[in-house]
Amino acid sequence: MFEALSGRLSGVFDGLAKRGALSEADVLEAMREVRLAMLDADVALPVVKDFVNKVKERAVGAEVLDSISPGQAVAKIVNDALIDALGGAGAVPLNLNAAAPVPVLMVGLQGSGKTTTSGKIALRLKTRERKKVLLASLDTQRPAAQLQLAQLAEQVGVPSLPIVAGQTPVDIAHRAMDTGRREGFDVVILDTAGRLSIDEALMEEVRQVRAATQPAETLLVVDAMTGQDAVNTAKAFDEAVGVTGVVMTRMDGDARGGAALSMKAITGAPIKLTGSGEKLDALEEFHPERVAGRILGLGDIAGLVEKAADTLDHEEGERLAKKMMAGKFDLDDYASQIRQINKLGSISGIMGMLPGMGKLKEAMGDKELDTSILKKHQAIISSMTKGERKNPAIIKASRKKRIAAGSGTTVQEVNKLLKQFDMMSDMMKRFNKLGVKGLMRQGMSALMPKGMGGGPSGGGRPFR
Ligand SMILES: Nc1nc2c(ncn2[C@@H]2O[C@H](COP(=O)(O)OP(=O)(O)O)[C@@H](O)[C@H]2O)c(=O)[nH]1
Ligand SMILES: [Mg+2]
Repeated sequence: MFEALSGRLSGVFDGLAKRGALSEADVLEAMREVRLAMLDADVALPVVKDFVNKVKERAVGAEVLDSISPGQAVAKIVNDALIDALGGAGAVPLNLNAAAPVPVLMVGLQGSGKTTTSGKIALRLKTRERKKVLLASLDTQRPAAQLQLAQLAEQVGVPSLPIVAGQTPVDIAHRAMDTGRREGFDVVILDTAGRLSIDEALMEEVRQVRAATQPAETLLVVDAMTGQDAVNTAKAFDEAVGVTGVVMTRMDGDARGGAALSMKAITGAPIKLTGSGEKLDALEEFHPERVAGRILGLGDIAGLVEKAADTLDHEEGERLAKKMMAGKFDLDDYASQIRQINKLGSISGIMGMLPGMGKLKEAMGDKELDTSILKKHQAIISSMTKGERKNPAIIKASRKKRIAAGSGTTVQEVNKLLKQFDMMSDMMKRFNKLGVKGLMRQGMSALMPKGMGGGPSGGGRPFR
């Protein structure tokens, strides 16, 4: 998501930054490129116009053009405008300020991810906020829908409302709220049926359920991959039933990102959460300032750290970090690192969050990075003896043959791993020299061997 837009915008600002002095014409030319990049990313036309006008107004002033680094000053203005378009700084939390049980109503088209997201939200509220959550499916359209939610609930480890055949969505909603009250639930998530497209019957059903339950949140679930349609859907739902927040799913896909950038301006409803996968923990808060940073190639270190904190084994992480610092990182540690990376999920997702890595990722092609290589590395390492893992230098030809045979790989693949490990060790030495501050200043690209990191402009340019 956002890759193409990000690539083009960072191109524009890299160009500006190199110039030194800027004229008004330079800024206008850059804004023409920004405009095209946004339109190509499927951002709604009125949003693009407004965006470009706002930036122009602020950027052609004397303070900007005469400032010491006008390129950066313009980029900062664009950064701020992006944050505005995405909904303003700071994530908008779910509103659960109502008497328990708090009803949360999930609406949206069929296949947008309502049921999955219901399960994800239940998991989040249960684990992070220790809430007692009840899941209830009001989907009487498809016979298997209520069962699907019941199964999800079981995976999450929260109760779901027992299925009673023949009830209408409003009947089920009443029963869910009664059960919620009687059994002391904090939150009741009401998962509604979707339709293939917006129709009056769907809207009427949603209106009735709303009237019956007075939800604290009416969350609209939209699929980011549908681009402009997601925004149109949101507009229609908001006008027909009122929406208090948007959950944008399939952020893990290669959607161009225009929907996220247009949503707030067109519908007035903030994006509160995003889904980035089918797994139940693939739900994130939407932080406009971090997303803007990712779009401009500044990386989302805060998001990455949060994600890592949620998934990684801390003691193991600390042990590895200490060994890295001491220059004692060996192949056993590398294998452990692979296990941790696998836990974090998609490699390209992680790379997108690192400043400067967007370009590296681009250079490697659009495709999801091949994680089978990590599995191969794991196999190769597990075919080594303890001594070999501690001291890879002793691995010569005959050992390589044995390791390749043992791991079902080839000598070339063993060589590749060893070479990569050498590169990693080299990176770690650089890391030690730079220190954390230097790394923050220069971005991850400082760690990359020359020619891979996209040069100095690929790093986390400081904006403030
Ligand atoms: N890749 C990806 N798939 C998702 C995401 N959210 C939901 N899905 C998948 O989309 C499909 C439809 O989801 P579902 O929750 O049944 O949609 P509903 O009809 O709106 O209830 C399922 O296969 C989900 O696993 C997401 O954020 N990313
Ligand atoms: Mg469903």
